[in-house]
Amino acid sequence: MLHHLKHYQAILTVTIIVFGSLYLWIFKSEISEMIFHPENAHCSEAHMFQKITLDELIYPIGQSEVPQPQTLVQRRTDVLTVSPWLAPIVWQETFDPKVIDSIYQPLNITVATTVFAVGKYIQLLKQFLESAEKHYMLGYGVHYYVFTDQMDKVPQVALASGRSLTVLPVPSFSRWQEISLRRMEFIRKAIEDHIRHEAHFIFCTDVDMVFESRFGAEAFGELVATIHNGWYLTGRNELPYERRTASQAYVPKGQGDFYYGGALYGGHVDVVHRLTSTCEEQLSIDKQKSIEAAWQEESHLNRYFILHKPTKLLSPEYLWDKAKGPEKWLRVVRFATVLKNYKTLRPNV
Ligand code: UD2
Repeated sequence: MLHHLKHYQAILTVTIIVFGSLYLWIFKSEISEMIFHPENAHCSEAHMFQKITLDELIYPIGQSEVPQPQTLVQRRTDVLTVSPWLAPIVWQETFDPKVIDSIYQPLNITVATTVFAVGKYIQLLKQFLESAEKHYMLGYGVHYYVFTDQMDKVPQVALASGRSLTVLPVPSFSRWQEISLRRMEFIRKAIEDHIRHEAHFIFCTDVDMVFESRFGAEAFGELVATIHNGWYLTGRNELPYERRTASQAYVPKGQGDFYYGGALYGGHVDVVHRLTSTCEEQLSIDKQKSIEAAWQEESHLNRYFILHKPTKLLSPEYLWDKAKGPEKWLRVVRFATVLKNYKTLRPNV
């Protein structure tokens, strides 16, 4: 009897192992897409900085006096400074710019920055670039990539040493939605053709924005998302995710963390390449089905960030709306939307 039992147990164990392995093998791509692997962040980080020696990453002791971090003292208690998956949320006073710059500045980092100025939005490019030259990534290499349908109207803005600008042509569009829908595709292509060989990090931004204070290396991360200024108090079921199941951007009720802005996201060039090519694929499937997500590429981006948790979050300091009044917890505005008249700027209403 005991002998038979052992025999059945052995058969059962073998069956479980065989079918379990088969299941994992068949569904491994879906499973790995759904699960965030923080350890991958380090693999990719090592890959990105493979040319940098360990010596260069050592903090230069004695060259700068900075306050010691206090283990039991939280500098900001009025805002969330870390996400549930342990990604830091960057706010004023959560970092020391001197410490950040002493680590990153010696590494000769170049930051690609993409911005679209199509149709009448070209008018907004000058103030965007001028404000960036005052506040954005000072002390780092910056390469702007301006996507426009009017190469001859790109303004001449004096760039500091180590900073350059490339103009990339895109077609004119008759609907503003089309521009948002196609940005992922253009950025993905620019990464393959240029950026991959020219920069370490990339930030993708809107043009109807101005930099108002320091926006620097504290924003570096493998996959960086920005908390949208319009929805930080909203419950997840009311967030403006795409709710139609037919769209690839669909987010079911009960899911979601923050609502992120399409006006600023970034990270390591190879990681953002993966993001843009995935969103481009999803947008294209929607297009074939004649579905346009509620907030165009922003909806797809939001779904992507639910499946692939950002490793760093920028607070609304980095995506503020000037039309909103001051807030007690908002100690600095770094990057803000300009007031604009959609009727006169957009090709369609
Ligand atoms: C929101 C998002 C934006 C995008 C859009 C999706 C924020 C603060 N903004 O902005 O990132 O996801 O919704 O619909 O999260 N553009 C042109 N020419 C045009 C129209 C647009 O160049 O005729 C470019 C330009 O860079 C502009 C960007 O596309 O800044 C987004 O367009 P928008 O600013 O009109 O969109 P908006 O304000 O609805």
